[in-house]
Amino acid sequence: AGRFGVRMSVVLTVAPTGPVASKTDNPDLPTQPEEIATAVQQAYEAGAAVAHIHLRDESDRPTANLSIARRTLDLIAERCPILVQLSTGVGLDVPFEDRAALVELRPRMATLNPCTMSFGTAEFRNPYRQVRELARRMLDLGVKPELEIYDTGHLDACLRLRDEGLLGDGPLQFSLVLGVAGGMAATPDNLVTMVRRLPEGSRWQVIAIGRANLTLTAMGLALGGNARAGLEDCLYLRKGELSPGNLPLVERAVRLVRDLDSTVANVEEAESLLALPR
Ligand code: KMH
Ligand code: ZN
Repeated sequence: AGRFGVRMSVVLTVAPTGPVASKTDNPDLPTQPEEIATAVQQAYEAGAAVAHIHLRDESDRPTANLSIARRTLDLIAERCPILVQLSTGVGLDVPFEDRAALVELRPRMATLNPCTMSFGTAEFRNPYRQVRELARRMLDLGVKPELEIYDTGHLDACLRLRDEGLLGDGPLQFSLVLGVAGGMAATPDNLVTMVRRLPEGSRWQVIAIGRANLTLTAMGLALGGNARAGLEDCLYLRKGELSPGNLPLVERAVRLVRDLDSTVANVEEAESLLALPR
């Protein structure tokens, strides 16, 4: 699967803020709408075509609050034409119904997490019945799902959704998430196994959490995948060195792409490579 041996541009996604880390972990983590919009604009200018967005409330807790989401999307749109992908993962304590409501804002893309799982010491609840309803709603609204695969069986759950006609006609877009405690370990073997199992023509990227982030991102690029960079997945540039914001991580990913003799996709190319509706 993928585009190994075929020279296509790489879609680079910035993931500036996740559901777990705080400013105590990295003081440059953007959490408020203005901060997120600034980080996204800088990433866009450096080469990112997609922004994967989590929101925080005034106390920096993960939230699915629609007015915070709307404000963040508006600020991003004022600053750059990057493709916005809202996370419907949101945060581990946020009810599924609230998370799902975010797609009513009609971002170009949103994540779809197919299965309930342990996530560190907590639980990430994604009951299949609700996942299926969310997939149907995204299809109706023209919001392209990014399918988050944290473990081998999650791919099978997504293929069930596809077979039920809930994922649309175009190529599927996957994140192969490696290194969440409760999912697949961040190993080259696991990555290769999952890439081999993807349906022909799939688009995919690696999300490697923590220390393996850089090497598995490079491996994903070498295998023909897209890439994601940002503080959601890794707070450090290298061991012991916190990344001063998202930009150095994005710039490093752009350098990796270019050093591998590829190019980063602009927004128009990314729309077509990811087969976004509209
Ligand atoms: N936080 C990552 C482990 C989502 O936000 O829906 C996966 C992720 C999925 O980014
Ligand atoms: Zn996320």
